[in-house]
Amino acid sequence: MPKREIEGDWVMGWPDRKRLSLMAGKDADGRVINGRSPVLDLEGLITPTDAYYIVNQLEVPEPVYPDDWRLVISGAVERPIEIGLEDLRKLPGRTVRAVTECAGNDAGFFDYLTKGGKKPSRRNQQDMQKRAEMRVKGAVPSEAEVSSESTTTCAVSAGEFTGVPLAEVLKLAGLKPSALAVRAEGFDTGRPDPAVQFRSVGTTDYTYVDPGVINYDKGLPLAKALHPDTILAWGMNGEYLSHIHGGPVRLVTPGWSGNWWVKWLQKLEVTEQMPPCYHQTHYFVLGKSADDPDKMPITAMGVRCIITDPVDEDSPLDAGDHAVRGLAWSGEGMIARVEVSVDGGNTWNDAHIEEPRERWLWVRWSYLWEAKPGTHRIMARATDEKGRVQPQIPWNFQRKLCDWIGPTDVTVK
Ligand SMILES: Nc1nc2c(c(=O)[nH]1)N[C@H]1C(S)=C(S)[C@@H](COP(=O)(O)O)O[C@H]1N2
Ligand SMILES: [Mo]
Repeated sequence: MPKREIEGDWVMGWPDRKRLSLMAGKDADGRVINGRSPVLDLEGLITPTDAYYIVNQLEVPEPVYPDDWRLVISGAVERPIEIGLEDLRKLPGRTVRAVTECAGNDAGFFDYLTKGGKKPSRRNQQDMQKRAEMRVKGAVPSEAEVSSESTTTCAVSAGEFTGVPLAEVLKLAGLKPSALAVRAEGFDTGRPDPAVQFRSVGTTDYTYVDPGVINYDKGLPLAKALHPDTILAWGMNGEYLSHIHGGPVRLVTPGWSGNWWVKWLQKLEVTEQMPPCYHQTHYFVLGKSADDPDKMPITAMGVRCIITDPVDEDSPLDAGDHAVRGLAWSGEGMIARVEVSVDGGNTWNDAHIEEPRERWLWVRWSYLWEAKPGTHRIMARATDEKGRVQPQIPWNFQRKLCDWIGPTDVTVK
């Protein structure tokens, strides 16, 4: 086997975020276990890896040496197989550039836009370290903390992922005609944190279903599993996939929210029925309430647009020309149009969309605004190539996939 630099700190260790320590939460050993992305302060389309957001539902596992890593492919296949990284890399590869967005990103806008109150901020982040410490201790936040805390923002980033289409790997094993889904399992284990679920529904007055200690898993419907851009990735942003982002190999499902992007893959089980994965049947569902009989697992993201410039905290602005700038993306294809309103939604104007427009990536857009003294509400909304206009996703009790139009409110002097 060729000698490669895959045993560095990056892959085998758990390095600190080189920057942005404020936006990271660490465990008792100082290892990063969660993080937000400083979306307001970044340029270009690809998020630097150590500025990428980090979310984990269970415990972060110890790193596995890439040469020792094996992926088991079993279930409704002609030939169950086990494959290592070296053999995976012999298959025809693929690189995909895509937005990763946590389903809970911007959840607070559901409340803000229906009830008012505190607007979620992308400038003033919640204390990730406090959350991480509570997580390590298994502490449950108080009702007051939970109900005043629904401001998850900046759980979104975009990267370049290199690997091999999942379809190629499944071809090696040979799908049986009865195949319906692929259960992707990570080697991380743990007990789903009740605090995560309380925060999601916005109250501790919620019956949390405790499955005990589980592996993280998701049952990917076959059509998505066989899409050529659904890949098993060992590379990210031009380097080996780092441990905290799911190395040696993770699943990348462009267009579908972050929870589908299973990290630390160890097993693919082809199933003939939808598997009852906890993070699909109990958490990451869309429904009106926990006992809504029609609740559905969440899949593709809606249509998203955020204003990165200006934000409320930039007030007061000087009168004169300002470039209103932001990012837009969609779970179902390219962004076709972005419109900006500088009068609280009464009138809308087309923004300039910067090239390139890639299918799974976000775009940057801008609109030149001649700001006059006074108070102004700036809004931006996107349309994707499927003709979907914001918002697409109805309010739901776990407040997932919020794609509602979040305004900037500024004063101009
Ligand atoms: N094995 C495993 N994969 C996982 C998770 C997890 O807890 N375990 N969390 C998911 C969620 S909810 C999100 S938003 C993304 C976050 O990926 P990132 O930390 O690389 O940004 O990973 C997903 N994949
Ligand atoms: Mo997530």
